[in-house]
Amino acid sequence: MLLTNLNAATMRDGYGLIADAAVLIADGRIAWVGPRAGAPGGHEAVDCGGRLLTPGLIDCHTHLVYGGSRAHEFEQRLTGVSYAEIAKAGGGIASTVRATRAAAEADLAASALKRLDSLLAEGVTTIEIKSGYGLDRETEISMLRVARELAQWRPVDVVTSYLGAHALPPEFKENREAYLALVCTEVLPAVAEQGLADAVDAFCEGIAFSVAETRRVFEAAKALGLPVKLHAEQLSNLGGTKLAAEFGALSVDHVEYLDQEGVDAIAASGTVAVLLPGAFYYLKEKQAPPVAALRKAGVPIAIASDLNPGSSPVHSLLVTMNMACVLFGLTPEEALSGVTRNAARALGLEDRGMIAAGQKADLALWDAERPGDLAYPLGFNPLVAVIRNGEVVRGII
Ligand code: DI6
Ligand code: FE
Repeated sequence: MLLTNLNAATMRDGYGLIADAAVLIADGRIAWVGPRAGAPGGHEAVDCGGRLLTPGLIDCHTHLVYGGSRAHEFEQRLTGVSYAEIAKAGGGIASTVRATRAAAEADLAASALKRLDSLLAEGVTTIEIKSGYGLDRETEISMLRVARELAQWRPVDVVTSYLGAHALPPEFKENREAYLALVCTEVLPAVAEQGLADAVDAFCEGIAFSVAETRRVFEAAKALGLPVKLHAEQLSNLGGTKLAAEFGALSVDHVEYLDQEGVDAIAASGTVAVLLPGAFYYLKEKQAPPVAALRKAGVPIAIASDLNPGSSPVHSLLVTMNMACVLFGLTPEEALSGVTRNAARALGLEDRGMIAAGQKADLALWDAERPGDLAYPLGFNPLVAVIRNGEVVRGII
């Protein structure tokens, strides 16, 4: 298939825009991309009507599989109760843990599919999904199984992370040590053995796990050969980022309170900073991540929905892109890089996120004149079609 008459944002360097471009797809991969005038001959041409082509979008941080709802906490927070207060009173993550443990696996899958469909309607072709609402062995494994299974029902690649160190489960309230032992010596090895996790994540925060506790989890992951990533410096600066850098983490996520030392550490380790403006917005946070320092240090910046029932019930990467611009001061170009090239990097995937020869043919076609048009509106979806592995899986071209 030779796609012609399109405006291609290849994302190889900035937008990497090619006007009046053509893209040749063969065997699910991009075989050639360049100006139409130079396109290889002998192929059936598909006219794209001058539309914008981008790589398929990548949501590199979600908690999309969970049971129950936290709408009541949203209402509570609007009366002035804080996220941390709700967590301390047994709500927050713990409330979703109760609902997730009580849910049948089929119901977890059904509710997750609806959320996934919202993301797919905006051109997402790869998504990361974390566990972390089961906390016991059985439910964590069940969450990861459901996450993997979603790829059988929808045209999407699912990457999973084991987030056992998300919160201390109520049955271990008086025994943090025993819970960490369970995570490191029982659940994580079981998850790894069943091939259910592509990476290991943790929540390093005052209301969650300390740097020393996170280190234990990372040591266990390393022993099993699994890459790590970290929820770090979201509500305070504990220094989790430096630990993550020491372990060569794929990404550090949130990072509102990241300091210069932390920026320097991830610049040296090649770790991606994943910004999550949805949580910042919902929690009405005041401290934005140090975007200028990240740019200056050359740290790749990704952005993600953080789709979760508590701090970020955000089901849209287009909205996330807009929020990253308005709330964090990213340029629309950085926002689009953040859900394509840099999001792929945050997942350790080198075969996607750009329109370039050899890359996976995961593409999104938009009724937009310029790539900057994607981050500009709120609540407007210009998606026309999605190609995944070289096949049109949504819309018509
Ligand atoms: N940070 C987050 O943004 C989510 N988890 C985390 O560690 C929030 C999870 C929740 O509130 O349910
Ligand atoms: Fe998160």
